[in-house]
Amino acid sequence: MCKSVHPNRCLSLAKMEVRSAVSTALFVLLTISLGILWMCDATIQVERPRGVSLSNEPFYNKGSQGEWFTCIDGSMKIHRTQINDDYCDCPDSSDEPGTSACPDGRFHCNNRGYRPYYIPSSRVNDGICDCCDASDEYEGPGAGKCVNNCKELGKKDLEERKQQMVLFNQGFDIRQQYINDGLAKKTEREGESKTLQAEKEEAQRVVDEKKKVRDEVEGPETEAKDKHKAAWEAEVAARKAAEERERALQAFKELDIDSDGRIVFHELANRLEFDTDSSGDLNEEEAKAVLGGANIVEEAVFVEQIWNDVKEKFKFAHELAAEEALKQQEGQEQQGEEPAAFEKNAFEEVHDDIDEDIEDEWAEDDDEDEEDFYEEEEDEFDEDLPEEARGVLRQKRLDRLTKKREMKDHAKPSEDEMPDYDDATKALIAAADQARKELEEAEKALKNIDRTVGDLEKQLRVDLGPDQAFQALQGQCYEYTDREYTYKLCPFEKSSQRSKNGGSETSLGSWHQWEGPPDNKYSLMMYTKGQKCWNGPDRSTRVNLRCGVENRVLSASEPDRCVYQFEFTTPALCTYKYDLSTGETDTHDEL
Ligand code: MAN
Repeated sequence: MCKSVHPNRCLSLAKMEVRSAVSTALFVLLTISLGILWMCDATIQVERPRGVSLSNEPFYNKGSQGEWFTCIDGSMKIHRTQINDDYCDCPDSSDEPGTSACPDGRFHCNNRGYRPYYIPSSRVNDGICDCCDASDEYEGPGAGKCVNNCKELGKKDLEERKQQMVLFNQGFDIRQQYINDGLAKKTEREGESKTLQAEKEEAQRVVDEKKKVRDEVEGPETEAKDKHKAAWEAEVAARKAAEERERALQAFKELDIDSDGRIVFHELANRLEFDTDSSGDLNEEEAKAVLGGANIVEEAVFVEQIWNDVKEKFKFAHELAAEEALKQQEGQEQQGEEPAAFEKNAFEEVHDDIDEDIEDEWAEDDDEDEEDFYEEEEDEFDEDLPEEARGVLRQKRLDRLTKKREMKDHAKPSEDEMPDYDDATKALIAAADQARKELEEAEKALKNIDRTVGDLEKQLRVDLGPDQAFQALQGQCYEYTDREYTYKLCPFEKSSQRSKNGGSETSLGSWHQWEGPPDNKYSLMMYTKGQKCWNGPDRSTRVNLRCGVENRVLSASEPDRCVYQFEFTTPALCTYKYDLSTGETDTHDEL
């Protein structure tokens, strides 16, 4: 701490900060004592050499040693006349407390009426006033110039101390209010917690009951649904079997070329779908294989024994005709020409890709009117194309849409869809739906209560001080902005940082615990496990707290990379009240 009163050296009295309530109390007592000393101007006058403090006076006392003086470090004995003779004798400089003879001596400014302090002895008689009582300038140019202004300083200092005490007292009063509110809040939360516990039990009971009801009604529902389904499946199976039998009879008719009620192997000669060796015709062996090894097969045997094995390969005449027609159409399309004026080029290929993307989007949204949609997209993509090219692209798109629509129509649900449930089953389903809905609602209500209980318990678990004074800070956030960042402290929750240039918030830690020393536990908060620092630790924040009339982040710094430190004032730490006339504390809350 700077102790010079010279204008070129700092005067830090105003800036002096009392780091803790305990040290403040001591300091105030000291100041008050000084004030009293100043007021009475009755310091005990003890004869001591110049530059010696009251506490060092015994070393210089003639008393036992008579004419001799022992250097304070005991290293040597010199004659008393050598004290302050402007010649440095003692290795510890103690023989020259009042001159600048020793290189690292210390001169004690008594500063009666203000506070005493040491200055380096090199400043003695250097023409600059260092001690407020002017005692350092007793010879040379400073001797006439320096005046004793300790009384004024002492007065000012006392005034400042008093103001500080007034503020501390205000903080103390606020703290009392915090305590009242905090304790009331705790009681309220505990009461709420009890009520919620009871509500939770009731909600759990309702859930159990609804579950039971659901289980009861779901049994008959499942049974009726299964029955309905089984009956439907049996019906479908029977219908399919009849259809298959019909197909088999049709196939038999087609294969029995001479309609004599029998298929003879040579009647299969043109059935190239059975040409397993792809020789271009059906030899006897292949034909017999179709007939299950026989030469002749009658209708009943074909329908019941052969059809199942051949039906995958067999093709009806109308199927063959359709295949043929398709082949021809494809052949024609391949020979067809692109419009002469607009040949497919890389540009069009890009458009094809875009079209596919558009179609994918369209496929995801059935409600979209495809043609309008296409037109909008087309305008956007084809802006720079010649009209002719736009026409070609438009036509291609419409063709593709048409195909797509056809495919969609074909994909319509088949007639094999299960029919509606009968009324009795429908009633069972409705009852089960209702039971499920009621259970779902009951579970939701229980979950909500659970969440509230969880939040409340979390709040109750936080250590808000034995008297709950810190409750006032819970749920609040305080900001501090420096040149680069805005820092935010939400006590008992988190600490964060946001660049003034924008961007997202960086977590500087979540509430961890109080980490002050045992006798002042609530003077330090720790926030840990913040966002990981690149190539470094998880970010964390230390918050130093001290008494102040308001809750405020005074400063934020980053002493080590990604390790942050905030200074925070709060009335919650104003644990003393001062008697302004004596400077004594009249309340002392042990933390
Ligand atoms: C960001 C900020 C800084 C921190 C660096 C570390 O810029 O969180 O506070 O020092 O990251 O990379």
